[in-house]
Amino acid sequence: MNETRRALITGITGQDGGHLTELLHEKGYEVFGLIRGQRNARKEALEAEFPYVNIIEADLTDQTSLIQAMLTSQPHEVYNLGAISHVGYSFRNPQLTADITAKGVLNLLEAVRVTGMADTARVYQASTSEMFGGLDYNRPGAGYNEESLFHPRSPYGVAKLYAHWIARNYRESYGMFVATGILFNHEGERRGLEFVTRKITNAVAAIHLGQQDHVTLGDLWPKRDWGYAGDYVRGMWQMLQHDQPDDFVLATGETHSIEEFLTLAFGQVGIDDWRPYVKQDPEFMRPAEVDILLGDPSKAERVLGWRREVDFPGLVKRMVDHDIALLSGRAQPRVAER
Ligand code: NAP
Ligand code: G4F
Repeated sequence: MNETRRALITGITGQDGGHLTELLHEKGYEVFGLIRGQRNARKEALEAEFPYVNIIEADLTDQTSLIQAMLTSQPHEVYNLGAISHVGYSFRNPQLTADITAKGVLNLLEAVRVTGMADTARVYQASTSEMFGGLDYNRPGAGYNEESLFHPRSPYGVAKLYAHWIARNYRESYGMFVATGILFNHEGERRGLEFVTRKITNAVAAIHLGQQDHVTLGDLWPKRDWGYAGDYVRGMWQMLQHDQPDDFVLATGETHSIEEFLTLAFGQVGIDDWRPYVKQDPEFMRPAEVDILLGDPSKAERVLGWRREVDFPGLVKRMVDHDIALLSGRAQPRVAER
C-alpha cells in the first residue's frame, strides 16, 4: 500500500495557504500547517475551516522551531508561503521584512538540510514578479520570463530576491529538490483586505449595500498581471511533481491598470462611473512604484501543462459577488480574510 503523502505549509493562514490546503486535502495528503505567535488570532479560524490540519507552532525567524516542525511532520513536500508579503508594509518595516521574507527562507532550507530530510522532502519557494521591478528593461513589450533580469523596487522585492537565490543555491550546492515559482499577482475571495483588489471589491460591495460611501486609494495607473489564486496553487503543486527542480513563471499574459479593475468592479453593481466614489491619499502611495507587470507563463504551460482557468472579468466578478455575500451576512470570512 502507498504511504500517505505529507505536506508542510508555512503561511497556511494566508491566501495561498488556504487554497493549497484545500487542494492537498482533496488529493489525499496529510497536511501540517505552521502557526506563529503565542496567541495567533487566526488559529481558531484555521481549526474551524480546516479541522483536518495538524497545526505546528513555529516561526520562520526561529530556526529551532523549524527543525522541530520538520521532525514532527516528516514531510514529502514543503511549501514555503510564509512571508511579510505586503509591499507597502515592507517600506515601513524593512528589517522585519529581511528577517522573515529573506532570512526565514535560509532558516527553513537549513532545517530541511540539517534534519537529513533533503533527500526525501521537496521544497517550493514562493518567489514573485516583484523581483523584476516592472521597468521592463530587457524584454520590452514581451512578458517577463524565467530568464529576465531582476530589478526589485522595494524592501519586499529585495528580500524575495535573496530568498530566490538562496533557494537556487541550495539546489545547486546540495542537490536539494527546491523549486521556485515566480508568481505574478494572484487574487480571489481569500485575498487579504490590505491588497488593492480586495480593498476595492470590499468597498464596492459596501457602497452597493449602503454601508460606505467611498474608498481611499493610492496611485491608480500601475498595471498588474492579475490571476486567480486557486489556479496558481495548482501550479505550485505541479512544480513539486515535476521530475526535476526548476524555476517557473505563473502569470496570465495580460496586464490591467487599477482603473480598469475599478471599472469592472463598480460595473458589477451597475455603477458606470466610479470616480465620485474614489478618493486618493499619499498614505497609500509607495516611495518607489512598480509601474507595470506582465508575465510570460509559456514555460509552465509547455513543461508542466499548467493552465489558468479564471480570466480577468471572471476574477473581478467572483470577488465582488463574494464580498456582497459576506457583507450581507450570507457567507462567513475564511481564515486569510480575518
Ligand atoms: P499572505 O496572505 O500575506 O500570507 C502570508 C503568510 O505568512 C501568513 O500566513 C502569515 O501568518 C505568514 N507569516 C508571516 N510572518 C511569518 C513568520 N515570521 N513565520 C511564519 N509565518 C509567517 O500571502 P499570500 O498572498 O498567501 O502569498 C503567499 C506567498 O507567496 C508569500 O510568500 C508571498 O510573498 C508570495 N507571493 C504572493 C503573490 C500574490 O499575488 N498573492 C505573488 C507572488 C508571491 P500570520 O497569519 O501569522 O500573519
Ligand atoms: O495589491 P497590492 O498591494 O499588490 P502588489 O504591490 O502588486 O504586491 C502583491 O503582488 C506581488 C506579486 O507581484 C506579491 F509578491 C506581493 O506579495 C503582493 O501579493 O498593490 C498593487 C498596486 C500597487 O501599484 C499599489 O501601489 O496597487 C497600488 N495601490 C493603489 N492604491 C494600492 C492602493 N495598493 C494597496 N495595497 N492599497 C491601496 O490603497
